[in-house]
Amino acid sequence: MKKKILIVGAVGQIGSELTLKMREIYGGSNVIASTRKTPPSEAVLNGGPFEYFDVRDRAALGAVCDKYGVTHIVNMAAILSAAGEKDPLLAWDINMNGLINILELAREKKMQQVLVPSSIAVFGPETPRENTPQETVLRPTTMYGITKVAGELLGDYYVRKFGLDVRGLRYPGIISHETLPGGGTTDYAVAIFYEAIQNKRYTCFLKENTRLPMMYMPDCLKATIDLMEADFSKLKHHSDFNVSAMSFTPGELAAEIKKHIRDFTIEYQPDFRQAIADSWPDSIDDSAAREEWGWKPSYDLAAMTKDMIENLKKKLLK
Ligand code: AKB
Repeated sequence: MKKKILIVGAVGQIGSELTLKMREIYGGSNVIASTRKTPPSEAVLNGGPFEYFDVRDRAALGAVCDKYGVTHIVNMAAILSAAGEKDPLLAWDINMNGLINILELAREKKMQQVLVPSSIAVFGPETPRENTPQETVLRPTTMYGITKVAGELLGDYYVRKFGLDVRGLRYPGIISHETLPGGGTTDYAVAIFYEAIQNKRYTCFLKENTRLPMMYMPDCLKATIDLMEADFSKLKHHSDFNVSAMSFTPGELAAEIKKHIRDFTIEYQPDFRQAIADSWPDSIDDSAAREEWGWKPSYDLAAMTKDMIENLKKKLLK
């Protein structure tokens, strides 16, 4: 059956690139991009349908679903960890009320699938830090993490109770050169490249030795689409797949960047985001994703850094 995919939050770091990738695969008119207020890039706007609405407004969301005969919803709308600590109630409102609207509409309209990303933010200080297992302690200390744990549980509830196909994966920090991330704790790993290329120096808001799980955008898009296309009958998990690609510290990333930009320098001025990073794992065990839907990343730190620098130089040093 033909897919009509609605991407909610299609102008953010992941949503914007996922929209373009999905339009390549499923056809421009079959992927409806949407956002609350930020204008999209020309590519997102011109490549297929685009709608403005607030995911907290169930009637508006329902009208868009009816207008296009939506069969799949991908929910990329979220207030991330650092922004969520500045406005915890907004994070709860958008992350939870947006999600329940999507799940309820998908159930009522008998949609084929909902994909809701989760995050390494579901973990907390009591979680084992290294090679964090799929099944483990979920006691996050951020509002973003709390909404992501609740989102995973809700997704699994809709699978069990209503037979709705809900899927999700726990994104690590995502690194990309197209659209800047916003409001996250892992955002330093993108900002560092812009500063290295433009100014040859960067002041990092995390300490030199803060190790976090990360992933390059091509792997993130692949993971998302591979999970979406996976055979439902083979899935033992649904809304909470651990996925892993690489883990590094700001110090290690800076050393890798220095191999390409020799006079690059970094200094460290940790802020409130350090406590968030300290509550997250160093590395992730993603064997369930590997076994159940064949997940395998392609980019490590060296390959990602080389590709980021090549692409950003083209973009920033025109
Ligand atoms: C954040 O830093 O909040 C996000 C995430 C890990 O989900 N990038």
